[in-house]
Amino acid sequence: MTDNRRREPARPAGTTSDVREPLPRLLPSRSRTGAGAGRRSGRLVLGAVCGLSAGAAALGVAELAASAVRPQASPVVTVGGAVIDRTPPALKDFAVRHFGTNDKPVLESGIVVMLALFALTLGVAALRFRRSASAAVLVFGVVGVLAARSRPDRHGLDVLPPVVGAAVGTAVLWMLVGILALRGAPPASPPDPNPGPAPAADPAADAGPPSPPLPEPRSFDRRRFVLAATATATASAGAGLLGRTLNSRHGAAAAASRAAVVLPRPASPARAVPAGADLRVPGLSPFLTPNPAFYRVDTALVVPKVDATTWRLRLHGLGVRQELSLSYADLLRRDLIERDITLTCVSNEVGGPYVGNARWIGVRLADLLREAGVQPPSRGGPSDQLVARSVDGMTIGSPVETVMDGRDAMLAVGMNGEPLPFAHGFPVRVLVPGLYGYVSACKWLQELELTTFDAYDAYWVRRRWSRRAPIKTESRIDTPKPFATPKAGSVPVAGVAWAQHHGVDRVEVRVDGGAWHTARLGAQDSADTWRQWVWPWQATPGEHTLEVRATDREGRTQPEYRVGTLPDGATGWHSVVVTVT
Ligand SMILES: Nc1nc2c(c(=O)[nH]1)N[C@H]1C(S)=C(S)[C@@H](COP(=O)(O)O)O[C@H]1N2
Ligand SMILES: [Mo]
Repeated sequence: MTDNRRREPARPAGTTSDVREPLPRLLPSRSRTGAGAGRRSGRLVLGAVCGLSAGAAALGVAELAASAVRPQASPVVTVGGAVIDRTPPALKDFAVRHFGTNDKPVLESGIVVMLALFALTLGVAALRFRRSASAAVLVFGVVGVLAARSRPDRHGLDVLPPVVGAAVGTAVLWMLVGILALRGAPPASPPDPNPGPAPAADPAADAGPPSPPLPEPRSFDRRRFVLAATATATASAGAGLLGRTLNSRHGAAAAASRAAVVLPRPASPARAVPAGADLRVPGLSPFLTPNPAFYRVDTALVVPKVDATTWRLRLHGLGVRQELSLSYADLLRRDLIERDITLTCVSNEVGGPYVGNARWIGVRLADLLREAGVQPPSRGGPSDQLVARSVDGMTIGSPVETVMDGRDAMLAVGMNGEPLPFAHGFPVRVLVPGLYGYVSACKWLQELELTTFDAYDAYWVRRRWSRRAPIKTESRIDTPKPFATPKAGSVPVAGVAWAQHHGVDRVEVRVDGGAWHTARLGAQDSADTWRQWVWPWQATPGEHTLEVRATDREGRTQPEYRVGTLPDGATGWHSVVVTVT
């Protein structure tokens, strides 16, 4: 198949002499002399149109096929997921930092742009190497199949969309390029000097004559080409849109199951947030983060939509005396606890946004473990790691000792008064106060397995993040914002500080490297929640640098020393530069 490519590798785009020009002139009325450049660019455009049409057809059909399988089977999603899994930690960190929650759309657009570029190139190449280039489209099918097979949550039918898409793409490219060669030409398929599967290592093939390029007609059937290209484009767009629409309906049963949830009153309600917890300073993060504003960090390109009525949780593994299998209704029937817990992402840079505080309702995780007969290592239990597995194949490992040490580790079902939003793990997620999300907060939970840290590395640990990662004591200035221009006089400097499970003891602020001033703290809700703080600054005109540091109740002061987020969370003081007018 690649025989002619091997012999004429250099310039498929037609920069060889006009004598060998394989394709019709786009502007037949022009005289041959002096029209070379025009013809060449005309040919490039035609090739690009063929390639892009084939690419669009492949994607559109694949999208439609995915809607028959499941939204996650879309090749853009599987390839994107495979890219995420293989992204080096530093690059992933860069993406999260620079694109934030937009990193997923950026990745998906990137994949589509790459595909378009390849399609365009293949289209141009197909003008000269019709067979090889058309067949090369199949390579994308192979890439799609490999990506689908590499996903941790793969389903057998996930390979269907890339296979069908690639087949259609190949056919469309072959057909469109064929039209370009139709009229006024010798037979469209010239005799093949080297029929059948090409013996790749045949030295005679190298010496042999080039396979004839596509015949040179006087003029191709433009009407026919335009019609075919337009029909292809319309059909692809239609298939793609239909696929997307069907995909978006995919979660209907899950949405209905979520809408039907009535969260029971917790047996152990949270105490009311103390009156002084929210300092109500303009520009300061609210004490409880509303669900739509709560940060989201995960690897899911398509948010899993799980039907709570069919969901089950399995608890098993090393040291489990009694395996458990629980339905969502089973969980709701149990005694529920309600707690305010501040969740933080290890990828949160100093001053970053990946921290939020919510009121959660759930089942005490330690109770479930005890029911299953699990003992913490300190009591001689054989397992020291609890691995949570999600429906999308994420694995998150937490220390059994920490989960069972009396803190409010829970399987959460509710967030700020409603069932978990899909993006935050509906129907059930894990929360362990004091641990970064990547070692505790598994969303879309479906399995809990007891094992050891020696025996098993979870997803992020395989990507160079630490096995154990308690949240570091940190503080952030929320107001004034960087490069703000407040008026001279009294300016409230305010923000949040967190030291989950220990509690924040003190927050200090300084200006231009001067003396530290103790900020006023909002009332403490619990040791697992953040605290607001405010310091009234008598601001004088000019440029000033504000810095903040927190001290927790263990006496640990946030260090000035800056380290990055890898492997177990950033350190350093948050600083903000403002110009007082
Ligand atoms: N299934 C699944 N759960 C996951 C993740 C993920 O990628 N997949 N990311 C974890 C990380 S790194 C964090 S910080 C928290 C974030 O939870 P949130 O998106 O509800 O804020 O979820 C955790 N749980
Ligand atoms: Mo995270």
